[in-house]
Amino acid sequence: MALEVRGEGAASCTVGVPELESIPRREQSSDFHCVTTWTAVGLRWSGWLFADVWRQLILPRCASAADCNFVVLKARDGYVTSLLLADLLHGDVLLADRLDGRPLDVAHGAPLRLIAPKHYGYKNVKHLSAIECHRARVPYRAAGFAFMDHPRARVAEEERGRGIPAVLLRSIYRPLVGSTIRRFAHALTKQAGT
Ligand SMILES: Nc1nc2c(c(=O)[nH]1)N[C@H]1C(S)=C(S)[C@@H](COP(=O)(O)O)O[C@H]1N2
Ligand SMILES: [Mo]
Repeated sequence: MALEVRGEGAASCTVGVPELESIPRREQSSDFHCVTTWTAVGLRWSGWLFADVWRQLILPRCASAADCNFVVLKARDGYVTSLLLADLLHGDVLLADRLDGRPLDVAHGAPLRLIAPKHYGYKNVKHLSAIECHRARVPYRAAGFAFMDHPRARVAEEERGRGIPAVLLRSIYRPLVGSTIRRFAHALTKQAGT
């Protein structure tokens, strides 16, 4: 299992998931805010600080990482989104493989997921498989509609979506919460049972 790092022109390189064990593990409790207005509080994640992985494993071997400012994040299920490298290097961003003392299950993003608590759930990519490095923002085809993918999606700034006021998105998303929570609860029950 590996994380692929590619960029503009330079050859891609990989970081094996087992190699992450060479970096000190980080535990972190944080709340998780889905843009559709539900929040899961006090989740105990365990994994590695993205900044440590970036500095110790990615920068030394991946030429494409050198001039990177903007990162497109890709997942095994075809999910795509992006974050500024500056946001990824924040001291609370993890590559997590454990949740609440158990190995992450597939429903919650195994084998490795991004946890960026200051950003809405949709930036917290599950089943992370590739990191694409760019000097500046590039267009990419996000999961879902373009309006759903704010470039930064900071919770504190209520950056829910792009080009549509947050207050309007709140009322559009609100009715979806019931079904999303049922899915979430179902996944948690399944995880508790495993
Ligand atoms: N690969 C992948 N990552 C993803 C998603 C997805 O569909 N695929 N959904 C996002 C959204 S919208 C949310 S709210 C969270 C949900 O995480 P959970 O399933 O662990 O509750 O994952 C995010 N990461
Ligand atoms: Mo979400």
